[in-house]
Amino acid sequence: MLWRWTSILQRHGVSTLRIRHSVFKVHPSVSEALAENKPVVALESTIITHGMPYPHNLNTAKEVEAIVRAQGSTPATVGILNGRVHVGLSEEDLDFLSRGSGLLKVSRRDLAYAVSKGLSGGTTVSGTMIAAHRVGISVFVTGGIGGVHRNGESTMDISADLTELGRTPIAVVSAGVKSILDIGRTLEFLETHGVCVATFGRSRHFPAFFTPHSGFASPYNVANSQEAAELIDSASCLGLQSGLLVAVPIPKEHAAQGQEIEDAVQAAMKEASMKDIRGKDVTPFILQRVSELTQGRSLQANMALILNNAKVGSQIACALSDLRR
Ligand code: PSU
Ligand code: MN
Repeated sequence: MLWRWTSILQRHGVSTLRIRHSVFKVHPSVSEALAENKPVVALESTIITHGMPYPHNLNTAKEVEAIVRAQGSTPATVGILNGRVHVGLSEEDLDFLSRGSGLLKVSRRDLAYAVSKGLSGGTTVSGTMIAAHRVGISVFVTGGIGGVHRNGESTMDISADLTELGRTPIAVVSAGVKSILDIGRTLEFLETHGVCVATFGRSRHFPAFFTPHSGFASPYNVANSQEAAELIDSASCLGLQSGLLVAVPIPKEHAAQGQEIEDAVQAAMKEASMKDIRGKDVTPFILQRVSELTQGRSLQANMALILNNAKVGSQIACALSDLRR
């Protein structure tokens, strides 16, 4: 039988080599959990390669995975190593990505190029969503997602994270959207692309990462992980094929630092525009400058937020797995 398929494929110009050698490499812990319908949480890696300096990036990545495990789910950090999309990374893989220089920042646009050239890099929210959905993961945790940049109405700098949320059915748990972005337009764009946005808990506000209030109302709420799981399951039953955004407000004990960080964000944005930083370099530049201007305090808050999101996301994945049993 195999020879027949092989010859049909070859006649149509499809290389059988490519089919045998999958570009996806799923870690055994992840494939076992998925096979048994156990909860799995996907994690991105641009935060490791472009979002934080070494060794904070490595420590955070390990702590996030530990929290996901402690709350009952299997972590699946996604990254590209030598042209293969890894879903679930070993300690050595994590170490490589966190120390590596010259690594790519991989969104949907960059995936095929990275694979074809055998390159390595961190996957953004959009790149991670694609890989995670491909292997059957329903919940994905990150810090903050990309959005419509300020002046995006003229620069058209709109993160591919938003269009990905419109086309890939996976729930993204984040602390909302950073105020380096135009939050109002980001929410409008998500609405246009059919992305259901819900704040986790009882607040009516959409959170702005370092602060619990962005000045914009959240379209919906999910009171707890059970309600979040019901929302995800309903989207799946409807066959919507679009994503969901669960926005977790910053915990009270960290929110005090919010205003100082906001001021640094404003200063960093001015610098970015003066230095004519563009495209995929904008977000990493601003994150690094804000960290310098706040003497590392934004980095501390950033780490605390991701850990909190990881806890919530893992609980949601557990509730979803119970619901589907
Ligand atoms: N926002 C953050 N930290 C990050 C990112 C965004 O607060 O590390 C990263 C995420 O990986 C996100 C990506 O998917 O930046 C968005 O980049 P861009 O704006 O170029 O689409
Ligand atoms: Mn951009």
